[in-house]
Amino acid sequence: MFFPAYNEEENVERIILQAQKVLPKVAEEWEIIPVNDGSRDRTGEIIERIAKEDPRVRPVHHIRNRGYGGAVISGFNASRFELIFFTDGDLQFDLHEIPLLLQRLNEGDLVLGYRKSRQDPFFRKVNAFLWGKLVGYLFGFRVRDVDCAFKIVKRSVLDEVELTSGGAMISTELLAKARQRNFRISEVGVTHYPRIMGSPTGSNLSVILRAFKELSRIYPAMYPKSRMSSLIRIIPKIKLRKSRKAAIMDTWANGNPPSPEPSRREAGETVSALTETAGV
Ligand SMILES: Nc1nc2c(ncn2[C@@H]2O[C@H](COP(=O)(O)OP(=O)(O)OP(=O)(O)O)[C@@H](O)[C@H]2O)c(=O)[nH]1
Ligand SMILES: [Mg+2]
Repeated sequence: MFFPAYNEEENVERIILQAQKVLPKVAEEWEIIPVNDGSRDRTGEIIERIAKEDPRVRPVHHIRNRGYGGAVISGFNASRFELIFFTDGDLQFDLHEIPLLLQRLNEGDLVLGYRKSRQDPFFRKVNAFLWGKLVGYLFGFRVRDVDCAFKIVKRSVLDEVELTSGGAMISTELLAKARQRNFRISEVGVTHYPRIMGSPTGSNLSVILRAFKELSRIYPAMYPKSRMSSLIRIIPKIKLRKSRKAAIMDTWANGNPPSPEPSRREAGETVSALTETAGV
């Protein structure tokens, strides 16, 4: 099992303790891989302390933050067993429900949890619904909850699928490439809990923009001949124009006239500065 953890000092010890309790009940051989994604708090230190006491805890540390997808890719790369389970490091799922996934292994090469009752604000549910419809239409898969962080993936899938997304697009990329290679997908309902500790980052604007940017790279690479590809390639340009429009509206709302259009270079710098500070 692996889980990404970015500034999760309040959660990381508890999730490892829970995994140490649950995994011996469901597997003969197991390992826990916490992927510390360049956390700036005590996440890395806590993981190292636990790993010294238990050799089945094998941490991966990123020196710099790479983003959710980067952390998931590191987790897959470090995993050594046939079945790879992953979840989030913020305790929004219950590891005691892993057997629900295991029961479906004969039906799927990937077994996906879906959140029966998602504990997120309304606008996040709307975002997720629209994103799910969009990528389901584009890549031709039908799943109930693309981004649910409670999944088992068989090694045979990872042997054939190359993952490249650094951000939140990673789950979509995994499902799209698995579907393209005709792997079977099974789904099962799981319980979702609100995030109690730590800071939510999943709905940051920069996370969403990065997902669209990665979509505009991955879809045309997978389907170069599709007519949709030429349309999707222009997504990053729309994004820049929209952010400019939002900036203008903000300025007017504050009672000031808009400043002149920034140069291309300045606009690019703002976007990368935003990405860097948000750490996604
Ligand atoms: N967002 C984000 N999460 C990261 C990153 N690296 C690792 N993670 C971990 O990925 C998991 C998912 O991130 P969350 O912030 O919980 O995202 P979410 O569950 O969609 O939504 P919230 O919990 O409401 O923010 C957590 O365990 C994070 O610690 C990163 O750079 N950005
Ligand atoms: Mg979360």
